[in-house]
Amino acid sequence: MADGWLDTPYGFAGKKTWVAGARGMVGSAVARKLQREDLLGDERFDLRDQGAVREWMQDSKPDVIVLAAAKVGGIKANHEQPAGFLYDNLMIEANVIHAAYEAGVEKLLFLGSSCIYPREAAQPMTEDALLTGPLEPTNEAYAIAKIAGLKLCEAYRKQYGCDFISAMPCNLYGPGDTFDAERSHVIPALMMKAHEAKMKDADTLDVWGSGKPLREFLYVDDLADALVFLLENYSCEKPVNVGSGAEVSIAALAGMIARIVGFEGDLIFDASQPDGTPRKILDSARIVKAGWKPSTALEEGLRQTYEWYLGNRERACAA
Ligand code: GFB
Repeated sequence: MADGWLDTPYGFAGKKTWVAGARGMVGSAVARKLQREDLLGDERFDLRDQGAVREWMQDSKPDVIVLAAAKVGGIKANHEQPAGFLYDNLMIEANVIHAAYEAGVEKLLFLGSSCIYPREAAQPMTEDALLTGPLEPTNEAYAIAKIAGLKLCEAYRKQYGCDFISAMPCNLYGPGDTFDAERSHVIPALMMKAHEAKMKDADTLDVWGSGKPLREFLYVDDLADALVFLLENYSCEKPVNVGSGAEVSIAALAGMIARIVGFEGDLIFDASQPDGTPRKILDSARIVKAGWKPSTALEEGLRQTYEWYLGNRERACAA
């Protein structure tokens, strides 16, 4: 087993699998990918409630868990609600990971985020950049919760021998995302704003910040593919980066979204809003070398996401 990659894949077909957070964007993509009879139904209780999580775990006895449940949001929501992002995520992770250990779960995959790496980390960021410098202030609370989650997996592996692993994806997007002008991430926010501007025949579209930050986006179905690949092929305390390898500026992204939506007005950059991290691209060499690669180009993924948004506006905006 080199660098955590298994010589013999973990055969989890036929294992009882729980996707925690199956109603969210990532969880629903994983459930779509697995489409198995032994997938446990999505939980209808509060994952921050330790007693409820323990009861569910003891009753359902999953063999495999994908821990995709989290409180997520864009730059503004993260910046304005640090307590919510820290508390909710710490509680979800601690409850699920500890109960999984108690229930003897065979394999658990925890989902982190590229914001766990220092703001000034060398780019592209390798897994070794973890805890080598200060975090980006706009999402420090969320990042600290995610670092705690991966450290929990590492600790339960060390102390109890649990096969708990972590994946660190770049910025994600796709069907099932939350579309909200204030709270959501840049892609759903701009898509929704561009759509509404087009409907109202508005002349301008408001884009936050300078437009200069660079981001790496991965289509959620490609992430789901990577997660199943990791469950089958990886077993090690070191997290694994999962990115598309493609970088785009926010200005170029906004132009692309406007084109796809059919908004023909001007983009106005609002400098009163934060840029956040200037550049955030993962070095995903380890998983690529092991045999996974993304298959959805940004333009194609954006088109599919817009199509989903048009067909699911009520759900997309209420999420
Ligand atoms: O997607 P986003 O909110 O997340 O913003 P982060 C990315 C960039 O897009 C920032 C700009 O530079 C924003 O200023 N942007 C432009 C917009 N227009 C908009 C808009 O209308 N809405 C939004 N939301 N952004 C998040 C973290 O950081 O990344 C989370 O807050 C998480 O913790 C996530 O890690 C993946 O990439 O800046």
